[in-house]
Amino acid sequence: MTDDSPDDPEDKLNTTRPKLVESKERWAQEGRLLTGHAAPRSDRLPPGQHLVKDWPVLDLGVTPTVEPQNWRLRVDGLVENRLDWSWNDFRAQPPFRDVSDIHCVTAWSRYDNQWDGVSAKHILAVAKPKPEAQFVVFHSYDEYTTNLPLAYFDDIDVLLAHAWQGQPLTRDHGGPVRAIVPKLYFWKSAKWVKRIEFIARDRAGFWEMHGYHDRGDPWTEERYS
Ligand SMILES: Nc1nc2c(c(=O)[nH]1)N[C@H]1C(S)=C(S)[C@@H](COP(=O)(O)O)O[C@H]1N2
Ligand SMILES: [Mo]
Repeated sequence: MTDDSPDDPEDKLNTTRPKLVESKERWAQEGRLLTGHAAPRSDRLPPGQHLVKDWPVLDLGVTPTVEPQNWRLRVDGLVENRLDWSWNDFRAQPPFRDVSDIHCVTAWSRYDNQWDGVSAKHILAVAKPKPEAQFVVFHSYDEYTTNLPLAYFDDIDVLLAHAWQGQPLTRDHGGPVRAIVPKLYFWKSAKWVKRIEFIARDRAGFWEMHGYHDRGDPWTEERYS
């Protein structure tokens, strides 16, 4: 990250919206928004969150244009079967629909989002992670990355989504395809996903390197590291 060559992708993310990254790092240092108490999992709204009806756009300001015909998904790392899917391959997988809530670390939550896509359970069944695989890293077309424990990817409400409320996912919200991980803060739900990497030892993604929690469970307020 000390490399300031203009084609270092990580550097591009850091410098496109430096103020955003700085202020979110400051939030992490100051522990902003922390209520200091966990909520029972039966509470639908996690502590410190408020409900919104619209759907804010939040990213690092690099909005890649990926047409479905140019989009590919690679699944690699510690798997028995590497995958390299085109859009048609992706759409030929068993369809999965789920309704879930969004909880963003900047304190907004949005209920009842209907997602269509391909379930994480199906991707796991096809790619077959090796026993050593313990973590998953999403890599995106804007060079964003985010990490999560395999156990959080391997859940019935996790998917790669291509539609929201029955409409194709817009480019702003990560179209053509984004990850959805409802039980973790929304920064774990990578937009414009291009690769799912299975690894043995944990490796921090973009926000996880900038003061944000490695796991990010909203009910125990794992906002910052
Ligand atoms: N590829 C990529 N995915 C990303 C981000 C990003 O900058 N790039 N931002 C994350 C953050 S911090 C949030 S809150 C959500 C926002 O998704 P939305 O813009 O659809 O609300 O996307 C997450 N996924
Ligand atoms: Mo976020």
